[in-house]
Amino acid sequence: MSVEKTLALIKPDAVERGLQGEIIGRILKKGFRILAMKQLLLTRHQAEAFYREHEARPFFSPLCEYMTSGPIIAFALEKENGIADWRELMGATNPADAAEGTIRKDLAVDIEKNSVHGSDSPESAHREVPFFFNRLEY
Ligand code: IDP
Ligand code: MG
Repeated sequence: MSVEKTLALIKPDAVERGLQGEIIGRILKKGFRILAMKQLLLTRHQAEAFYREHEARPFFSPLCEYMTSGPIIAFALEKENGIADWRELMGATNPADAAEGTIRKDLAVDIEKNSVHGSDSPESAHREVPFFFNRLEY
């Protein structure tokens, strides 16, 4: 295992419900270092670029609508085995399938409004961290 950087997002549904502190607490308790963190509102163009891998999926347009519906918080996280460990802490995409004690099981609304994002591979992390942060920030 090696030390990995990964991108985490707190999505609009969780920011709107004031769950920032709860989620950041879980991130720190799990042993992640927060290298960088910021709140922002994505434009439609930025949301479409970020989720371009899902362009052909039926949920793409509503997903981009939702992701621009309010502020999000982006994090560059670092930890040994960080990519998989953050995915594990998040839980499955559909909160109905997520394991007990995961963020999505405990906090998410539904399969779309599932409160958090995490890079799913080293390749994704290498694309997604610089999507949100410049080289001076992490
Ligand atoms: P992930 O966030 O667990 O990596 P992905 O398959 O990459 O899941 O999907 C990206 C996001 O698109 C999900 O987090 C969720 O917000 C949304 N999404 C995925 N599948 C569906 C679906 O079947 N219906 C509605 N929204 C979906
Ligand atoms: Mg994904």
